[in-house]
Amino acid sequence: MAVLDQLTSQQAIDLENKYGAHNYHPLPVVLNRGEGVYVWDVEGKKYYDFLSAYSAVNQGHCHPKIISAMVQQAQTLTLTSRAFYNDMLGKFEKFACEFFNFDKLLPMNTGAEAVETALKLCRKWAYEVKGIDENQAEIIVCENNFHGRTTTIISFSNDPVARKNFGPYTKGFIKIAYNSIEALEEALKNNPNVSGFLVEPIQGEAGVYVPDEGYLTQAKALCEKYNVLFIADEVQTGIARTGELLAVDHEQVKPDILILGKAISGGVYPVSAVLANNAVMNVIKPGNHGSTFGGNPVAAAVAMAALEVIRDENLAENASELGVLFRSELNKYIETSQIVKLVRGKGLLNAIVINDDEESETAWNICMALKENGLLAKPTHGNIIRFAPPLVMTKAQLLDCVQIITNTLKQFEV
Ligand code: IF1
Repeated sequence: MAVLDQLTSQQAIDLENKYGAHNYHPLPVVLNRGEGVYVWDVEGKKYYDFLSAYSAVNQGHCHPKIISAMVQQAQTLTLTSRAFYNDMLGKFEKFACEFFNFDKLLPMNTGAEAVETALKLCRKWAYEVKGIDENQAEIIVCENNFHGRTTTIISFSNDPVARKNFGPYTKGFIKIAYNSIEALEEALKNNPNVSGFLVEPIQGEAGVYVPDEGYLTQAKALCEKYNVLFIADEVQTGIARTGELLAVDHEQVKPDILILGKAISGGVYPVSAVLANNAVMNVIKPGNHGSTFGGNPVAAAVAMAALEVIRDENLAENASELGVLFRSELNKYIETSQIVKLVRGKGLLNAIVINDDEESETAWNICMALKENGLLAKPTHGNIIRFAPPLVMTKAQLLDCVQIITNTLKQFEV
């Protein structure tokens, strides 16, 4: 089989099954083209993409402005390492710092790497600024968190599938209930070794779990009271997805450390970043941390273009408006539905909860039917379906999608 031969879907799936590690259970659809809110499979069938590569493709597939920035930079200079300067990184750092209102940025590639970076930064700050005794720093995390796949990050996960048999686990984390100010204060008081609170403003993997209004504000205030860094993981919720540039912007909360990934590149290239002000970021000195690819010129060019698209096309505003429309349309349907319990979310990060238990296959079967009807979405847990289309969607397209979703759900009503 020549490399350029066009495969059928089945051939592509067979190849992955035979030669790829089985670390995913994908929906059986094989895509080979994307544009805006659409993707096409190898047989030419067109779909609305309601996953956006887990909220990485917020700007839509193959956005011409982002692709053009990438191609141009790729033809000029791709990688220097950080052993030398390149003429793009500083521009990107300035651009992103002004965009998100922080003093400094540390560039990485993946979300998990950026989370690791934030944890290291927090620990170093704890010892060198807060004055915690060596090796005693603790970081508070939340139950049902998802922050990535590294050995340290899974150490504080409570998902057995992500964790089991990957031990021994990293110490220094305290797990508390999400959306509980009482639990946070309990963990903070009488423990001078706490140095940070790592939180997702909306829990994505947990099923788009939106905390109560005021939770983030109060959590940030508690962090200030106890001199603890508030670390926001906005890898999934950031970059306009929830209807504001950042999900913390809904409550005007400013994190001490901001973690970004996914859509900072529009899903075009792996780019992630950690932002903080000087009082925190200045603890990092040469040799403390780094990455061969982090801050490379292609990443820098791509990320600047991707952020410009967010701003120039008012994608946060669009996400906000379409999100309200989406939930209100689905709520009309849910009023008389037996199969859907509720819809929840913010902006265009939403989920429906299926009226069935977590072990059931109903959500998977609904996603299979949605696929047949031209819309791609993926269950998270057995009974929740996440809906996160690209933010470049129009109102007409969204209403078309609502039709597809409700017509499909009708097939499952008892
Ligand atoms: C997988 C979910 C999404 C994230 C937050 C860090 C990372 C992620 C808040 C790590 C990554 C992913 C990765 C993907 C599934 C996924 C996911 F279903 F688990 F919840 F997005 F919806 N912080 N999220 O959501 O970023 O290292 O992957 O670049 O299978 O791991 P990464």
